[in-house]
Amino acid sequence: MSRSCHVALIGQKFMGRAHSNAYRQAPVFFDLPMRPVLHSIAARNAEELAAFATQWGYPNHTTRWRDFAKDEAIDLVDVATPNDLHAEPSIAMLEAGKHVACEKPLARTLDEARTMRDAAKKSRRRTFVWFNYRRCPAVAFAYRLVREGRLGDIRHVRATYLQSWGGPDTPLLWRFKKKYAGSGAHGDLNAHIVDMARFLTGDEITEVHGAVSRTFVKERAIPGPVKRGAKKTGKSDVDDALLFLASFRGGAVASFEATRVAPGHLNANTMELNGTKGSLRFDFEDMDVLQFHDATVPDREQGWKRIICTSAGNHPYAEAWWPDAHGLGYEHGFTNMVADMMRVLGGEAPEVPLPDFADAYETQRVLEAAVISARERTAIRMREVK
Ligand code: NAI
Ligand code: SOE
Repeated sequence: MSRSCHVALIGQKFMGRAHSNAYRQAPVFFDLPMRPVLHSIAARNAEELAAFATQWGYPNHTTRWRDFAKDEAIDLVDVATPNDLHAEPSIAMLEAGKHVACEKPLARTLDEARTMRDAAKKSRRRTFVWFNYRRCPAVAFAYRLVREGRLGDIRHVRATYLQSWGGPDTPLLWRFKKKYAGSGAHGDLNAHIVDMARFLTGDEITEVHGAVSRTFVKERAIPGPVKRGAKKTGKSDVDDALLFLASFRGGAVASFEATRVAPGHLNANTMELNGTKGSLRFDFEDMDVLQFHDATVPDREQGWKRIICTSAGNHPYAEAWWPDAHGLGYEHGFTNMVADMMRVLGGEAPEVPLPDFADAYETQRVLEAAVISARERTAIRMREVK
């Protein structure tokens, strides 16, 4: 019989819902050594909390997330709040002896990320970071193909994360304020693709050669009702787009592009790996598909194959879900991640490696190097970014 892991979640909006769903689904679909049990939900909006707790099945709710530290029944605290509220609860809960799962980007700044990494190390508790795209079927399959040597030596990584929702009509949400978000499209979107590039290649970036950052929309409407006489707009002080070039230790060159102002691109999280023996292409907008070009077959048979990753033969979570040939969606990446977290907490290996705070700190170093590179208009060696 599996043991229970009592989960307390901070944040009840977008990610609060995605994570709650994942904790509910994982033990139903997967056979796990540890069973997540929803214990408590914390968020700011007291009026919405009770209804949320009832709807999702949390027996307890509170506006005081700090109380979780004192509750001995809680095993894992999940931090699904804006980026300014990642470090403080993560560190407090690690110090209280809880395991912690934190949303990405790990932190607003590298300094903050370092304190989180160090607290995790000191606590000897488990930490997890919600880089959920690692667990999309096609990405998990790409990971396998790279490990099997099907690409040979990787020479070129092309990663983009393009979205379109950040035009001038979008109000001044927390995502557009540096004090809450740390950065704009960069921390929000490049964080995912830097993680995915490091994860898929198994390699580390050694240098950022150059970066360019732009804020196109500098003033945005203040959301919600504005008091009479008060300012109706405020300053956006984060990037709307940030692009950079980099090199990996193994010799591959790489490009990363993040933007929120690319009309027509809704959630275009794409990754292309080109190696000496073949190439792979992934696009989240067609998330169950992996494109593979095998350069070792005779010339006359060469071409891109469109592999629909819906079978146990090509992705490791398939058997838990539907019969072969039935696809997965956005929410499954989170549920697959909870399944792997519970495996790790139950003493088993995850299907696909999980990022912890130390791993996410390495991603944050790359993000920091790109910020410095854009600001100073110069190349930055990773060994200079500690
Ligand atoms: P959101 O704005 O939809 O929700 C934020 C939640 O945090 C709200 O429930 C709010 O009440 C709560 N909150 C804020 N301050 C609080 C406080 N002081 N005490 C208690 N609760 C507080 O934000 P969203 O989109 O859910 O983003 C949260 C985090 O998840 C961010 O770090 C974001 O980068 C990340 N994210 C990750 C995604 C992924 O693909 N892994 C997707 C979307 C967001
Ligand atoms: C908004 O840009 C957002 O929700 C990000 O915060 C997520 O991390 C990304 O996965 C989807 O888009």
